[in-house]
Amino acid sequence: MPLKPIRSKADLAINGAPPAFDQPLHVGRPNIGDREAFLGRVGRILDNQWLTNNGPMVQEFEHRIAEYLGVKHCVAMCNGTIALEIAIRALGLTGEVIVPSWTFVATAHSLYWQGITPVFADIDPATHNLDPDAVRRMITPRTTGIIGVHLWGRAAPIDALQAIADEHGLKLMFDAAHAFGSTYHGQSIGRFGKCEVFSFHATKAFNTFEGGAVTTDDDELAETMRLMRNFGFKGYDNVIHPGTNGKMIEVCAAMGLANLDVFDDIVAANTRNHETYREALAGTPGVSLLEYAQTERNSHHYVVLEIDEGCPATRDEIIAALHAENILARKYFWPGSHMMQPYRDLFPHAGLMLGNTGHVAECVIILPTGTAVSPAAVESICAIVRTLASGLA
Ligand code: T4K
Repeated sequence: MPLKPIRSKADLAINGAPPAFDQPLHVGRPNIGDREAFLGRVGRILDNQWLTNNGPMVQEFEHRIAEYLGVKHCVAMCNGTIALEIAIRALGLTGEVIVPSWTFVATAHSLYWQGITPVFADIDPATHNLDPDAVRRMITPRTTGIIGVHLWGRAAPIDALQAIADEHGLKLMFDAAHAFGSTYHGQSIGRFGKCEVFSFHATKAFNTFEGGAVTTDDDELAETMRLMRNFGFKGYDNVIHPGTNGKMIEVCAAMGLANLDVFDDIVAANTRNHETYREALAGTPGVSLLEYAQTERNSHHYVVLEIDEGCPATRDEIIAALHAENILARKYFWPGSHMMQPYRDLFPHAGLMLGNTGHVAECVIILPTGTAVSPAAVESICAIVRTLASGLA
């Protein structure tokens, strides 16, 4: 469908015009790499009759990911949430663990699910990542660890968090669900803290359908997590550790291997789209695009807009207008984990310490990108946002 010209508010779907897109434009439309390469691998899996449990595809996947990230161990898992749970348990975290509220709720849930209290610390509004001073304020005698999140693929303030962890004898790990392919001071995310946890969910820049991994340079930790993801089995009939079923299946590893070969193309498409968004929205009143440091790598998988009082339309009005155009923009991670259950009931006053989180949650819009979104589509989305922000009748 040719993209409709947007000259004034009369051209908007909320005002009765046809929508800009006849099919929904999702945030998180999966990147599908080389179909032939993937299907060829699936054929080999069927020939092998080895479908799961540390099969050859998973072993190759772990080897390739560890090599790509420059880390000693990659322990592949069935998804990022189970990977978080296993990493938390393998590190022996108990009591209270400090996390941001401004993240996908899985970060907090993976603690709560195993009887650990997530304690929410506020963020730096400029980066959306944990504010180290806020982390310090939340430490109590029950605190055993900190989980930093590299939100939107931007590294958390790793050095400052490590210094706090060292000073207070806490364990530091990272939720790197957004940060595959990102760097911190030029070094790949994947080997900071005690370990880092990736998600390879379908909606991520790099996906394995469902999947996740923990990466670490620590041999003993990696060995413990390998046991834990397979019920604690060490060989037939020999269970030597408590465990669960966290295994990645062969088909997921095959998807990962096929996608790894085209990951640079995915990043290039995202970077091109991000650049188009930046240029097309420059100077739009009350609308700013969250920028990432040019000196670091970032998959640019998340296009984050912030709407402030200078914009004549509210954030929610813009979202509603975009949805009418079939552009399914999101409010990730509104209203913040502390406002979701069970945390909302458990910690009704948490928001008092989370001023920046509350503010950011009210102003973000996440826009579609990825290989399924063309620069022309981005231009069209931006024309709609500009029109909404123009104050024209
Ligand atoms: N930590 C952080 C910081 C995370 O962001 C996440 C996951 C995790 C931990 C946990 O990792 P996993 O256990 O998930 O591996 C999504 C994803 O479910 C979640 O993986 C992701 N973060 C989060 C940011 O976003 P939803 O509820 O928005 O996803 P969903 O499935 O509704 O998909 C969003 C849109 O994408 C859909 O409306 C349509 C489109 N879509 C989705 C799928 C699955 C497709 O077009 N095709 C698809 O196959 O949470």
